[in-house]
Amino acid sequence: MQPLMITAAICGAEVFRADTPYVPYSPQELADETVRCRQAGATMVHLHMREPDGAPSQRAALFAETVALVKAAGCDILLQFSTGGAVGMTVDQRADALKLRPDMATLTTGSVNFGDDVFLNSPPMIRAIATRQRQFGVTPEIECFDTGMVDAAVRLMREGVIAGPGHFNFVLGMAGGMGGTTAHLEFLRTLLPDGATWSVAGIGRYELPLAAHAIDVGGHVRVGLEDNLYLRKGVLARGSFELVAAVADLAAQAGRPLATIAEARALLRLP
Ligand code: KMH
Ligand code: ZN
Repeated sequence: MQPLMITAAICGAEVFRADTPYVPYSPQELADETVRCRQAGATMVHLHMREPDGAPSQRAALFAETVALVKAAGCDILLQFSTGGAVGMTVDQRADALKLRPDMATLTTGSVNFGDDVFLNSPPMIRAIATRQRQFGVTPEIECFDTGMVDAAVRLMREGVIAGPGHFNFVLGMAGGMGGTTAHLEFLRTLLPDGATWSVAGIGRYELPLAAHAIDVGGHVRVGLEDNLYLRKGVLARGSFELVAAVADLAAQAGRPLATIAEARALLRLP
């Protein structure tokens, strides 16, 4: 089995201080949390930005400041920028920070109901973001909130818009998207191109059970406050690092080693 890659999704765009006091906003807070997650076993950090008042942001200057602080702290971790941003942002807003050439960036290959909103990813929007990723040499992580998004990604591979076999992240258990049971995950796995790598991000109470299942069957895992606030029922995680540590414990119990950064680069076919 491949060594386990853990991605820490440390703030997202929909979690606020009113929900948990532990969500990082400023570049310094985001960098400090990234360092804690690396120390707990994370191989990659999935980054969104926030304005000082907590409003979701995709400003490249904030990404640049955060990355500089992570590097200044001597933290070697793969950097993955969100291109999903927040509901309602334009493609130009969502994709602007690709010019900083992170190791990876997300690419959602379809639209999905998102709470009471729609996370819109029309075919022209998907192609525009994928084209910008190719232009800057940024490897996509294909975000799938529902079945058709896997099929759409495979079609884009056939057309040469994105390179196969790809790295997929299944975001499961969100209201409006695909459910969060192991049956949902096992079905999605049957759709993957040969040789693809995959991880799972369970939303809310699905986070740790799906992580445990992924560890058992050879997949990879994303956890963090973007997806789930609780370490266990009624107990807030004091940061994404506690959720990363919980996954690292599950991996140790299952006898699955954590990937080094070099191993993760090779598994993800990063340049
Ligand atoms: N915040 C969501 C609308 C991504 O990071 O690429 C989109 C999202 C996916 O979080
Ligand atoms: Zn995200």
